[in-house]
Amino acid sequence: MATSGLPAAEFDAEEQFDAHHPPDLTRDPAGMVQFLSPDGELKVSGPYGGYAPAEGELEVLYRDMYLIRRFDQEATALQRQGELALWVQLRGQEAAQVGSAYAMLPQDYVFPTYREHAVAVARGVAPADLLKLFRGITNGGWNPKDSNFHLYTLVLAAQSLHAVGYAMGMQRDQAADPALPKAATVAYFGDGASSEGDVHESMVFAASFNAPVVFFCQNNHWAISVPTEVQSRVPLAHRARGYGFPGIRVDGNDVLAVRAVTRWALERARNGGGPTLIEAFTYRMSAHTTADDPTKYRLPADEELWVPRDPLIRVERRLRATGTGDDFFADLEQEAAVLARELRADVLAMEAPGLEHRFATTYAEAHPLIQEELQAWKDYEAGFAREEGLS
Ligand SMILES: Cc1ncc(C[n+]2csc(CCOP(=O)(O)OP(=O)(O)O)c2C)c(N)n1
Repeated sequence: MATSGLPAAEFDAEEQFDAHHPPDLTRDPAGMVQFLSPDGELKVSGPYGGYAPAEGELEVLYRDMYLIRRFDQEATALQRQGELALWVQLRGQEAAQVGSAYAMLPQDYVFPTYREHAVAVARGVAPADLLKLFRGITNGGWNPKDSNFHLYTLVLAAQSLHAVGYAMGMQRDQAADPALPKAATVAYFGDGASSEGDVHESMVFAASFNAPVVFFCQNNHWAISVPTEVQSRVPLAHRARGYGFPGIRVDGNDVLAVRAVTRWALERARNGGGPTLIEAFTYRMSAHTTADDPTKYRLPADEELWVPRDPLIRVERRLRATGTGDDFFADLEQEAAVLARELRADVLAMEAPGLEHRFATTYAEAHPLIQEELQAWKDYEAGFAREEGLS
């Protein structure tokens, strides 16, 4: 071990520092849980093996990943045609999202960032409702109580605090009424958000109160143009150790491994074991958003490295090798075409609410200043009507 002058720690911090400085996280993701290799070879083993879904479920998981990819493609096209103000693409992250969503129970509660479209749909949010925010006609688009899936958060990492607070509430509700179903929260955030103070505060609180929360970090390698290795000297999962709870690095492009690891962590949380950090090692194959141009900051060679690791390709290989026939894939293509067509029709039919709606929904109850502003706006509008009447 190099003598860096760092104080001796209980764990091998210096060793980790040496081993991962500078870390090369794109090529050699060491110590990662993986069941399904990029070639479609299945090897279920290790401590999470018992949490692997039955093989028959693979078609269901593939279907969700396929449909959400088509949804993402259509939303991107709608944005390019001026029908959405912005779109946040998820291509490449389908397995991380579908796998983790399928690990949850209905009573669990999700606090997403702004890219968790597959989780949203798996929780029951209607695909078109997801686009209302991006069309700019609402700040929300769905009722979180219907799906236990909170509204999107555009302020990076803020939702991690909400998740821990909510989890602490669940813990107290459960203690007061043991008949309630055991539940946990999941906080999604990205590698970039993991550099924000909010995430660190949440983790300290989660550990201190043994909160039933799973921190699900999708390490897609880029915080817009800032690569992960600039932000962390160790794999992100290792950070959990500093807070005193487990950190697991899973192949985020392997839907089976993600589901298993998340099931393990959620079960542990619901049973009083406390928080877990999951680092889903994945890659954002598209731009950060439709307003971004990744050719300005990343190399085509690095992007190409991830093509063979595509989360859908490996599942398709496995399905074909185990007897899923062409009919299944052809039917799915049809289903995706219908989804895209309906999505487009729904978006084009969406109408923006009138400005009066804004005044009515800014505060929960009537507010004198808002009422005053509303009256001023109405007078202003009435002025135009009078002018038109004169001409
Ligand atoms: C508090 C805060 N700071 C900065 C931003 C601007 N911002 C939006 S997205 C982003 C990068 C986020 O990267 P990451 O957390 O890795 O998530 P990803 O978008 O890659 O899924 C930044 C810096 C913001 N939205 N909120």
